[in-house]
Amino acid sequence: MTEHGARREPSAVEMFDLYIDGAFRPAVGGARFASQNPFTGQDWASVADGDSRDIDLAVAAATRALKGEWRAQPGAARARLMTKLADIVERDARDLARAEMHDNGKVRRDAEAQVKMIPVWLRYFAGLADKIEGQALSDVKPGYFAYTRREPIGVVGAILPWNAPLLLMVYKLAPALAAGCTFVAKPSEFTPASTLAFASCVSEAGFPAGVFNVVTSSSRDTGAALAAHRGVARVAFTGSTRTGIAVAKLAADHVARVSLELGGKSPQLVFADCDLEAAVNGVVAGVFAASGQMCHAGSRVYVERSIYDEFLARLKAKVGEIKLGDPEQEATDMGPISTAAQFERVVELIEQARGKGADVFVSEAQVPVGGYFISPTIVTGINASFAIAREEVFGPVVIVTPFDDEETAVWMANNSDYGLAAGIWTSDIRRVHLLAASLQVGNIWVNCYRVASPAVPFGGSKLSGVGRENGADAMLEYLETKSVWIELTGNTSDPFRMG
Ligand code: TXE
Repeated sequence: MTEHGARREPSAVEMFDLYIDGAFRPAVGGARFASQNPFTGQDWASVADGDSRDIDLAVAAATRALKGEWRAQPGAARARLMTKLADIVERDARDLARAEMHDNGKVRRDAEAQVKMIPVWLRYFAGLADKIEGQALSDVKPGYFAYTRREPIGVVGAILPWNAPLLLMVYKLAPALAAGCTFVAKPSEFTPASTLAFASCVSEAGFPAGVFNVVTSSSRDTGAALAAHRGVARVAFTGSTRTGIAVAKLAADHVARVSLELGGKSPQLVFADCDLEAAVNGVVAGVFAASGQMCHAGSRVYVERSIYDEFLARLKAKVGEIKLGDPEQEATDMGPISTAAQFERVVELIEQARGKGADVFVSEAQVPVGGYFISPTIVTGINASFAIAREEVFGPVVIVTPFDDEETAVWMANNSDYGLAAGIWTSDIRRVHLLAASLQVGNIWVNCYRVASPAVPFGGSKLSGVGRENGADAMLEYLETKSVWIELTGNTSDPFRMG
């Protein structure tokens, strides 16, 4: 094993083991499974295939760590470890991005940009680790003083998706570490290796054993075992709405706290007074980046009728310039779809819409042979009864529909079970504020899309989720408030005076 926990075999398939209690180790059952590179279709990594027994070990290690050296460290010491981890991730960004690229087909530019965001998140939350404050409640009741302490909630179980595995884990890990929690990560079965590569960075940073653990698995039951584990105090989930609901039910059975960052069908509203070029670029970035495999993909575009034809023509021209290809090449804009199942789902939704009479524009850009490639696709001539207009496609597909007035645009935007994000393209400041108040979503971007910062809360309403990640308040989600009462008079002889 190299210092990064992975070793090369003659076949060039890289080997990754679970990371539990500060050490890399095989799964209890000894099984392994493969991570397939969606560009080459080849297995590139062999990964330990954990199950509920490994989850038990990881949660036990995380529980021990909560009580040991980690618990005794002040916030400033946790912050030092977090900033050291940030430095190591920065140093190893290319290797981590490579693992992410091979796991899920993300293009180099995207993978590297996302990995470079991780140190920003770690440093932001490190800055909060020594600012955990309770309250002194001096005027609560005559003869008493009370105060509150904020304590780490306990072991966090993170169930993670395949579309941005490392960054979406760090959305949870950074506030959890700042709060003093310990962590068990269960990556997606489709992208197991990058999280284990990240574990090498954690190991090198010198976190006490058991603070951070990774259990990879080919079985969805392993995620369920983590959500159901009574030793887990908080379950942090990113993935589909259907699985999120199942996870929340498992967590509810042992009253664990839950945050769910789920799917979306986010609208982008393009008004006639916008900067048209910026809007076209923003729509392209919002739905074709990462081959559309983003929870906040701006996949429903509503355009004011007076500019509809021009917008569509410009969008088609821009989409035609998107280069599909090898994710490792700098020039590639769009890589393959990450998994075979996802590829089939996207194709099915497009074909279903075509069958119902939709106009389907497909970019003529050359599609590489092999790999799960889907050309950027624009669907028009549909209404909200089409599945492609209602369901999360999670692929490079945008639907474009005209609207006649602001009220209709808002109605169309809100006519969705989801409520994750929205984009507004306009130069009218009055309209910006009115729409920001009317749109039933958790995040709004005005004349931009997809911007993220650790300082700005992110999360959804309706079927898009529960809770917020990022923002200073995100750390509160990993802290529990304890109230302490102190009797001040010394007059406790009458048992019925108390209370
Ligand atoms: O997600 P799942 P999948 C959406 C997107 C995509 C669809 C399906 O629309 O097409 O979800 O993707 C673990 N108990 N998003 O099947 O099932 C699983 O092992 C506990 C949106 O990959 O939600 C993985 O680690 N855990 C999204 C994680 O849950 C379970 C990102 C997510 O898997 C489990 C990804 C169970 N019963 C997909 N079943 C976003 N919000 O960005 C599975 N898992």
